[in-house]
Amino acid sequence: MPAENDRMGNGSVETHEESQEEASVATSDDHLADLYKKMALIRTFEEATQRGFRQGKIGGYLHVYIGQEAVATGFIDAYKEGDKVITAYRDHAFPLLLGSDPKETMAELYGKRTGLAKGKGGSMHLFDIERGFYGGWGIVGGHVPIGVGMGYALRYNETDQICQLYLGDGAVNIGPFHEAANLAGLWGRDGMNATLFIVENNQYGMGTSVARSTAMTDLSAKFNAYGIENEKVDGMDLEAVLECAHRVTEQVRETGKPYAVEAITYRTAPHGAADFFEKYRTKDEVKKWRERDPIGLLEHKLLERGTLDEDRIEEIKDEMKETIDEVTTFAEESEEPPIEELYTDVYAGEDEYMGEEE
Ligand SMILES: Cc1ncc(C[n+]2csc(CCOP(=O)(O)OP(=O)(O)O)c2C)c(N)n1
Ligand SMILES: [Mg+2]
Repeated sequence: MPAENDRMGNGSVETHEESQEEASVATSDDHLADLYKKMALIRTFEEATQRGFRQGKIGGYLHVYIGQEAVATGFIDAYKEGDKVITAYRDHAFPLLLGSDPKETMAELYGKRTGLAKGKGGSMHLFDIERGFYGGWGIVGGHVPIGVGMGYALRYNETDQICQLYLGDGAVNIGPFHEAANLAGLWGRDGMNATLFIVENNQYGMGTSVARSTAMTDLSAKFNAYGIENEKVDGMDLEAVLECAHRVTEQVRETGKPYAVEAITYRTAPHGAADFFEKYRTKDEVKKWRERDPIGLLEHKLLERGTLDEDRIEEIKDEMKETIDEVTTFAEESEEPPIEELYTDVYAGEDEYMGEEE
């Protein structure tokens, strides 16, 4: 076996000191204020999608990320060009954070030809390969083997890139998760699986609480069974997520061994657009979690530290509203895909794969 570092295409493995330096940049107050804006953009975007769905302008289905913003915002802060990101159907925040055009993202939800997937994917199937975003998948746990496969391919192709693989608490009870985690752990022994599992434990899989769906509610500990190192993080606290994300991302990059983080979070919005009554939880419970809303928490910290004042926060909220109004108008006014496109993009072309041409 060649030494671990020989597998790195560019041989650039950062030292512990360098990665610590990076972590402190990641949490500087200016940077936090920037990330606050990103989270506000996601929230405003999501609220607009809820309105669009209620008005019958967005078809199919809709799962918003409200309450969970700090998780993807923190982890994608550690993203480097060439990394891959894959998630399930609660996917709107990901392209927004990876730099996709919010107009194209919204247009996809509206089923318009200007959308990220030419209007043929919709809310659950956002894709932006150029920015490393590999979807947007509707079958619970179905994307987990794909993510682990990418984590393998990245090492096979001798890169130091990683795959951020997001999954829900419901998905860890699904067969493909266990098969994929087993292989990730096995390949990882040889430094051949750069998968960072990020389990978003938002307490529910649709209408079923974690405690009602598994006898072993310690979700990160499930990875012990597959030899995958793991930890938990407070997914409502952006600063905690950032610290964890930068540290473990560097570890996966450096070692080629998978790692798992269980982000403890909460979806304050209903599961999806057809979850009208939320009978599976109490209003008090939702209220309690709202008090730790990730955007509110960060806002409070930035106000206390004097990084932002009330006026600037109001300004940011107005800016976001204005941006999202433009985004929505673009989506509404775009054209639908033409009928001739019905059978195009069904199968991948010969040149559309991850590896380099021989
Ligand atoms: C294999 C499969 N079974 C059932 C469903 C129906 N379903 C859609 S979402 C969901 C809950 C999944 O919960 P979780 O993984 O925690 O994700 P969250 O919705 O909380 O983000 C279920 C069971 C599905 N899409 N796929
Ligand atoms: Mg869940």
